Amino acid sequence: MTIQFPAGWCVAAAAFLGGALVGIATAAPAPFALQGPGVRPEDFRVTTFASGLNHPLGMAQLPDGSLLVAVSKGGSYWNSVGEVIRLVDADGDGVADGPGKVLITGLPGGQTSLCVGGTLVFVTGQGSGKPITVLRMGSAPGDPLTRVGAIRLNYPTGGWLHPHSALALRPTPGMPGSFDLLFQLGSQFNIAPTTRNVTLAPDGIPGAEGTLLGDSIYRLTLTDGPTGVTASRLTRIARGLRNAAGMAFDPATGDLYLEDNGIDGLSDANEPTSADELNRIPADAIGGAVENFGFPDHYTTYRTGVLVGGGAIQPLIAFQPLPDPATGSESEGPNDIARAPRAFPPGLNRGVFIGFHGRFGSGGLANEENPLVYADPATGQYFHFIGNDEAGVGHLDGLLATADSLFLADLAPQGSLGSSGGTGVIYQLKSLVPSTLQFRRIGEDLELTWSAGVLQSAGELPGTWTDVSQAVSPHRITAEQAPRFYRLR
Ligand SMILES: [Ca+2]
Ligand SMILES: [Ca+2]
Ligand SMILES: [Ca+2]
Ligand SMILES: [Ca+2]
Repeated sequence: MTIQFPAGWCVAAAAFLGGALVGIATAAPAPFALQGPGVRPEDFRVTTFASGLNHPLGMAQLPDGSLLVAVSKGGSYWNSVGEVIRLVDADGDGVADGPGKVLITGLPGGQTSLCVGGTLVFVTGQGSGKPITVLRMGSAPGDPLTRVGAIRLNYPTGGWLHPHSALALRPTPGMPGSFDLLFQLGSQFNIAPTTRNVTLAPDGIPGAEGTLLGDSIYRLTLTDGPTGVTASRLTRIARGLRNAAGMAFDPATGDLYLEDNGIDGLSDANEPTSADELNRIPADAIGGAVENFGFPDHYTTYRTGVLVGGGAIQPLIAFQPLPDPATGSESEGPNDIARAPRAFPPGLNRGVFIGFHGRFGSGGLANEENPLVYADPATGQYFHFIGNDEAGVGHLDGLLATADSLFLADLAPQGSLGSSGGTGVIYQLKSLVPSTLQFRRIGEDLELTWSAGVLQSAGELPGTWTDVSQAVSPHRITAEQAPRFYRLR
């Protein structure tokens, strides 16, 4: 039997997650508190979903609710073998039911990102010798993955400060069976325009070729056709980006959220020149004119907020220490980004979460710049949802938003990536808030509204309830539609 996976969005495709069972988690409690204005910790069930992992980073959810996780097996992240494992939580207690099954091994070490589209899985490491590998699922979610091919990025000699590492994926608009794979190629230097090119070369994926400019995000369209996987339409999406190390499509609007990594300090690298950023490309502008986000000439100065240059596209948010930019708690080095789960409580379900890596090889209190930030693009407000002063947090670099949960992967809780094999942890933050479904008539139509949760519908009251794909409040039901029942889960 072939399981037909729905069209995938990187990173979360939680469309058919069954009703979760209530259970009591038995694993060690998560070593952090949830904080911030209006945040009620009792609105969440926080569990240690899996521990003892080898450098977990990229995550995606399969339609059966299980997680695929890219891991890097080895004592050191830098000298490791890439694998994809599958974690199952069949009883829904927030704790994976076992250590995870290896679905493929022998991938390049230092895996950084993973996306699922249809029956394809895309993984990548960071930089030279670590291509974007294309894998295919078996007929069941637990079957081994097979290698289809790879998309190679060949770097010139001389080093490249911010090579590729991040992926984002969406179904290609108007092209069923195709997916737009986005990847970044950051800057060659700390504070100067990139001067050299990278060559994109196919390895079993015809059409994956071209010349790449730095300071950019690129799109490649992958089509899974009768002759196999082919690539086309290599397109520069954005420029003026020092390192967009995290990208996420908003499943509701199709907008692309991306960050940019601020310019390191010229005398002290840990005291940046410019602030890290949150940026957005509206859905209908992706792939049109190449958006310019300003690096290296236009930026917001760290701490003082002074605008340098002042041209190009200004960020939605330039992150400063809180509450006082001069003396406050820092957040530096954004890695992954995730659209907030829709079932999260009001005040936490419209924005994005961003994991800040902070100091390169430090964790806990020695890393004073590694919070998990919640940011609301609509208001420009942001705060530390998980703070800096957590002794057990290293680098919350991997984020996955599902309908009701945020999964956080701590790459190396003790901070160092040199002897961190087997110490990685994934946490699950599941929303517990109830929500009421309300409706009003608008002419012949009906408008449904709700503050949290996932809208489901069924043809008959005792019938099969399924999520209404991508539905957000308010949701309009037209008079022409066949009668259906609605509820929240
Ligand atoms: Ca379990
Ligand atoms: Ca700092
Ligand atoms: Ca910028
Ligand atoms: Ca810290």
